[in-house]
Order: sequence, then structure tokens, then C-alpha cells
Amino acid sequence: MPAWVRSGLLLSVALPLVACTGSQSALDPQGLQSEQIRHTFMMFLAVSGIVWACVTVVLGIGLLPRKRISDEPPGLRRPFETRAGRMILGLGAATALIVLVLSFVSYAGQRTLFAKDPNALTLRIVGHQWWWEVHYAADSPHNSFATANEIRIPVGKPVKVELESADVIHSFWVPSLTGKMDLITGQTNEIQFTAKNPGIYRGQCAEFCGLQHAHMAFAAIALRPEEFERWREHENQGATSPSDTLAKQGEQLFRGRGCALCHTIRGTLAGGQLGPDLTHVGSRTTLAAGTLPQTPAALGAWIADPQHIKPGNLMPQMPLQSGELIAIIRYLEQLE
Ligand code: HEC
Ligand SMILES: [Cu+2]
Repeated sequence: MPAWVRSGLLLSVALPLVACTGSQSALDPQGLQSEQIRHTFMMFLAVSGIVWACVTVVLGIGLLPRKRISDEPPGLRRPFETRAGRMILGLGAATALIVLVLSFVSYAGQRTLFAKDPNALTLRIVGHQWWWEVHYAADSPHNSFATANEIRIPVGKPVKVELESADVIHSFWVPSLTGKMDLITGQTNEIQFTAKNPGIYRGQCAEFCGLQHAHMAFAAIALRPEEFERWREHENQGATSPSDTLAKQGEQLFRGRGCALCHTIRGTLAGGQLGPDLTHVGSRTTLAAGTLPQTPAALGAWIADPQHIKPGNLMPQMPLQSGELIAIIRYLEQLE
């Protein structure tokens, strides 16, 4: 085999495999459920692969040129007929057996996948075109809070997510942690999963929900339990009051320029419900549902012209002077 053919073949095998790891991969599981899904997938892949290889080999043999055995019509060759009949019967039985075994494997896998833990940490997520509203429920109501486009969860503890939709059907999917579950209006679906390793995983809406469906992602951040508790305590508090004059000016503009009509910043007068909660927006890793990185420049670009970045999204372009924009960026940035 010439060298270029060999390296070409190697490359064509290796390239798709590059996609098998990373922060959004069902083949690089970081949770109990995704591990189970990969296990089931690999079993199916192996069995189907073997069946496919056998069929291909037999087909190949059948295509080989050969001498005709005799001139007799085939119907009269009894021993051949009996042998063929037995083989077909055997292969038919093997097919039925394989299907049965795979069904059992899949059923056994679902027991882990759909297991429910009554002590799970509960989150409620409402899907919007095109962002995620997130609520943490605690035993006491004053310990429950809302955030958006990012979930943080403790490693090793089961998490239950209750899913609802405010408009069309969306689908919650963090491939590294678990499978998909739809968000449907007028109905609450549930999915439970447990992260095994700390890390930042990418979640993505997995049901086409309109123009900006591809820009409806979120970060799922798995933290060590003590880190998670610290985060939760901090997140539960209202926004920090701005310390410098620029940020103070930004806070006033946030209300004066209409942002507060759609966004809540807990601990201030801003209480809008149409857009994401911005109480701790400065500590999130991304902006606009995973569309932009969390940087002052990206924040400015978003506020200056959200329709350019995510055409059709439900945040209008607000007329702002450049000085006003800078003040608002400063204000939001320090909301950590
Ligand atoms: C009519 C309602 C509305 C108004 C007014 C509005 N927004 Fe928004 N905003 C939204 C919606 C809806 C989103 C989510 C868009 C998306 O990601 O699809 C959003 C997203 C954002 C985000 C990203 C949040 C995140 O979780 O990543 C920021 C920051 C933001 N808005 C700031 C502002 C500022 C500053 C103003 C005022 C200049 C403003 N918004 C005015 C509705 C509004
Ligand atoms: Cu979608």
C-alpha cells in the first residue's frame, strides 16, 4: 500500500475520533447516566458491527465466480435444500436471540438511566426562545433563587431537573452528563443525573425551536460539594451595590433606559420577567445562552446590538450613547 493511501486511511479514521472527547460528548462520559448510555451504545455497536462484518463476508463469498455444480434444476438437489433450510432456520433463530439480548441490555441500562433518588437536589428549568430560566428550589422559600443560562451542580449528588417551557418545545441535553428530555408547555418533565467529575460541560437545546435554536446553549458546571455550597450561598444573595461612580451611574441607567422592564436584579428595583435574571450575571461563564464569552467587550457588543448577534431574539436594540453603554457594562460586570 503506498504511503499516501496509508496515511489517508489513518487520517480518515482518526479525524472523526477527535470529536469523541471534550466538554460536549456522549462518548466521553462524566456522569453516571452518560456512562450507562455509552455502555449501551457500545454493546449495540459491537453486536451490529459483528453482524455487519459476517453478512459482508458471506455476501463476498457468494459473489466469487465458481463453476456450476451440475445441470440439474436446483429444486431436485435434496441434500443442498435440507442444508440451506437448516441454515436459514439457524440464522433466523440467531437474529431473534440477538434482538432479545439487545432489548434486555437496553432495558437493564434504563434502570440506571431512569432511577429516581428522593433526596436529589431539585432544579426547575423553563425553556424560552432562546434562553434557559433556572430556579434552585430549597427547603425554605427564602433559600430559593433564580438564575439563567448556567447551572452549577455538586459532584456525586443526584440532581433532579424539572423541565417546563414558556413557548415552544425545547430539549434539555448535556451529552457529557445525561441523555435528552423535552421541555413542553403545560407539562412538567423530569430528568435525574449525577456528575462524577468536576468540570464545565456544555448543554445544548436539542429540539429545533426557531431561528436561534443553535444559539440556545448553557454551561453545566460540576463543583466539589463544598464549593457548590459556597456558590449557592453567594448566588442566593441579592446583587452587590455598585462601589464606583461609573457603576452607580450604570445602575441608574439600567432602570432609566428600560432594561429593568425585562430583567430582574435581585436586591434592586429591577424586577422584569421577560429576560434572564441578571443578579449575578458577571460571574457567569457565557452570555446570551452560550453565544458569547463573558467579557466586557462581548457584553458591550451584546447590549449595543443584540439583534446583530442573535437575529430575531427577544431583546430589542436599546438606543444608548456610548458613555451610557460603558456605564452599564461596568455595572453589569461587577454583578458577580
Ligand atoms: C424587551 C425585553 C428586554 C429589554 C428591554 C432588555 N432585554 Fe436584555 N434580554 C432580553 C432577553 C429576552 C434576553 C435573552 C436573549 C437570548 O439570549 O435569546 C436578554 C439577554 C440579556 C443579557 C444576557 C444575559 C445572559 O444570561 O447571558 C444581558 C446582559 C442583557 N440582556 C442586558 C440588557 C440591558 C443592559 C438592557 C438595557 C439596555 C436590556 N438587556 C434590555 C430581554 C430584554
Ligand atoms: Cu431549541
